[in-house]
Formats: sequence, structure tokens, C-alpha cells
Amino acid sequence: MNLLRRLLFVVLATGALPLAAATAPRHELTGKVLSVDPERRVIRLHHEPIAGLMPEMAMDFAAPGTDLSAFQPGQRVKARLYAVDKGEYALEGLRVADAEQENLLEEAAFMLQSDTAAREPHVFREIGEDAPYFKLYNQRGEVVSLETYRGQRVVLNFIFTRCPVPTMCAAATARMMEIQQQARLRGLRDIQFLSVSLDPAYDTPAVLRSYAAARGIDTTNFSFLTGPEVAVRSLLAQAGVFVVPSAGLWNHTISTLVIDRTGRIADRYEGANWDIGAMLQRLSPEAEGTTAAR
Ligand SMILES: [Cu+2]
Repeated sequence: MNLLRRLLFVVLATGALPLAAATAPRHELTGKVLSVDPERRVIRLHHEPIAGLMPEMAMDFAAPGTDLSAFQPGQRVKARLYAVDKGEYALEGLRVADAEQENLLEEAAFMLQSDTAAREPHVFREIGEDAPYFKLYNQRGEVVSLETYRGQRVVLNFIFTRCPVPTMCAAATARMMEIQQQARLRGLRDIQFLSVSLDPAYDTPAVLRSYAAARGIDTTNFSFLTGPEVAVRSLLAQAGVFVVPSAGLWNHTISTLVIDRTGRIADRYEGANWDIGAMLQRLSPEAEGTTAAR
């Protein structure tokens, strides 16, 4: 592979954008899927007029880092459009916009936000308290909540797919995969692993699906969640994760919560390099029904 091709490969593999595209203005787009060509990595949409840019029309788009097989003709979609070259456009934040599902999530986000406000000044949830209530999309675009997993243990953390720091999100995801495998090998059952994106505007279900597929993640009990910005900000605050914008991306801390079968926070682990042995112990039958004394 020559250098240029290798560079291009890296760009495609990480979903990172050339600087010009990264700083190009974004335009909100709403449209309907006409066809999908995952091989050519192109989705054809009939989009509504985009004020000051173009009238309604049928058009082909690239959507870097997005798993296009997540889309089907006839779906109503939303995205942010940006110019990559003269007359050539790409999409970011491409997602199915089902009005009914969006309402469900907005409603839940409002409740979560109100709950966060009501908890001021002590928003953070301690070990032993109930985990915050949320409703989000998984990487398949299905609506999930903690109730979806009631009766199971949940290991929950926060990551984002564009994270440029290998020792942070990438390491945290690798650790989640490791504990998922270790738990299975030890016959520990009823455990769900959830990673909520702290960058939901970029990490759509289709981007998360792509992220999981690129890492060969077994999604039978490891899901990636995203949803309304306000819901995610509330969840982060209640989980005690600090996130600040930084050069178009995010600086953040990492925490991992273990939630028991009744929805209570049983334990938490700080940083990306938590002790797998200690987590396995926490998930063992002997530790059931207890919370960490910290
Ligand atoms: Cu990160």
C-alpha cells in the first residue's frame, strides 16, 4: 500500500474527515430513502428543500462511518449535509426519523432532564441508589430503556466513536469486550453491556452499528446507545462523568456502573483500566444483592 492509499484507509477506517470537510458548514436535511447501495457506500434520498442551498430533489450521498445497511427504501430520515467538493455532498448524523419513536424519546428525555434539575445540587447518583431512568436507541435503532433489561445485571459506560485518545474510549470498549467474554466463559448469565455515546449528534445508531461491526463485537448482549442530547447530558451528570467540548470533540472522564437486577447501582469503576477480576467478582452469584462499600 502506498502512503496515500494507506492514509486514505486510515481516514476511512476511523471515520475521521479531512479538515476542509470537518469545518464545512452543516445544513439540516430531511428526506426519504429511495435506495441504498452499501457496496458503493451510497444512499439515494429524495430530500426536502434546503434553505439557501438547493430545492427538493433526488440525490446520491456518501455517509462516512455510517453502516448504510441499517437503512431501507421508504424510511424517513434526517441528517446534516455538508460539501466535500464542488457539487458533491456527504451526510453526517444520518438517522431514521420515525415520528412516534422520536416523541417517546423526547418525552423520556424531558423527564430525565426534570429529574436532574430536581436533584440539584446533588445530581450525582451514589452506589445503592436507583440508576437514572432513560429511553434511548440501540445500534439497531430500537428504543431501549433500563426496563428492557430488568431482571438482568447491566454494565454501563459512556464512550464516543470519534475519541482520538487510544487509552480512553478504545481501551474502555476493549475492556467491555474482554469482560463480556470472561463472563461468558465463567457461565455468568443475565448480563447486558451498554455503552452510551457521549457524542449523540454524531454517533447515530448506524454509526454505532458500524463501530461495533468494525471491532467484531458480539451484540447479543453488548449494545451501543444514543438519543437526544439533553437525555445524554443528564445521564452523564447523574453518572458522575465529566464531559467538556474540546476542538470539535470531547474531553471526558470514564466511569463504569454496575446496575443490579432491580435497577440499583451496585458498584462503579473509575477510568478505562478497571480491574476485570474485581468486576467479575461483582458479577458473581456470591456478590448478588450486595452493593460495594465505598
Ligand atoms: Cu474517549
